[in-house]
Amino acid sequence: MTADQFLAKQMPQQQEISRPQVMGILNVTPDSFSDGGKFASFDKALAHVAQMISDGVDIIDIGGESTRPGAVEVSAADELKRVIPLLKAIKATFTIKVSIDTSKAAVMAQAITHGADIINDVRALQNDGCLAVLAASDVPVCLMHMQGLPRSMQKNPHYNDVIGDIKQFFIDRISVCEQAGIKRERLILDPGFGFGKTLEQNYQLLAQLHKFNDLGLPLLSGTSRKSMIGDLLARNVDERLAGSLTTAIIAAQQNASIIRVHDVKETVDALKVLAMTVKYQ
Ligand code: 7PJ
Repeated sequence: MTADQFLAKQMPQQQEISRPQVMGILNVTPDSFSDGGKFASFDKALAHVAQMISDGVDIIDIGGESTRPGAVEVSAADELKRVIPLLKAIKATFTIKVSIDTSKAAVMAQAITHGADIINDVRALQNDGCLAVLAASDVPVCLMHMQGLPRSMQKNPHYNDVIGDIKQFFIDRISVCEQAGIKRERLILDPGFGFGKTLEQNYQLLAQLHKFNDLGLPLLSGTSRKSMIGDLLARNVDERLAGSLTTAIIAAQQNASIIRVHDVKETVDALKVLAMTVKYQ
């Protein structure tokens, strides 16, 4: 399936006004970035999914590996145990698109077998075996840019030209994907806010997100509750809603196709208000 088909609305009658799709974050790691493991248990995770669906979410993003700055890596076995039963339960219980946030080929393969609608890889399919797994499937994939690795990426980010360097990374990864048999039309691009970027670099990327539109692929923006908001405003993770909504609007105004968030209800409201004005531009 192409990314555009994936992004086409399933329920047009409920979606008269065009807006980016909202991807709701479902963290199943004990140390996930901003919900402190609140949704670590299975039943709580399913309840959280039900709530996000009633709040208007378009895609549920399940992440079994913490990629927060400083996080240590988890084994494929642990990640599979966290993610696959939940994916199966969500698919058996709800009608909703599910994205799997993983960088491991084994997790990608199992996830695709069990109905994942999209693979979301913060390492852009650079780990062993990932290209082959995706080439053998039909699901769209999000390629995210990261400089360095989570353990150390925030220590000393460096770019010659942050937009140009990331754009070149995308061009290279698109070409590698195509050579591996993954059609360009299946790709979604994400500059990776907070993944090896200073505060200034994160805001430059946000301000100039539109500069990636000439690659002709859908863009995903994930800034929700991140340090770029907390550090700028001196706010704890539970005080970053206003900042997060503002970044969602700024990304949406530059044609982002997917906004990845914790606060689904508020983001859907904000995007609907924006969409109502876009209609008259
Ligand atoms: C992102 C992600 C992001 C994509 C995380 C967090 C850290 N996947 N997974 N983009 N961030 N595509 O949510 O704070 O920005 S985990």
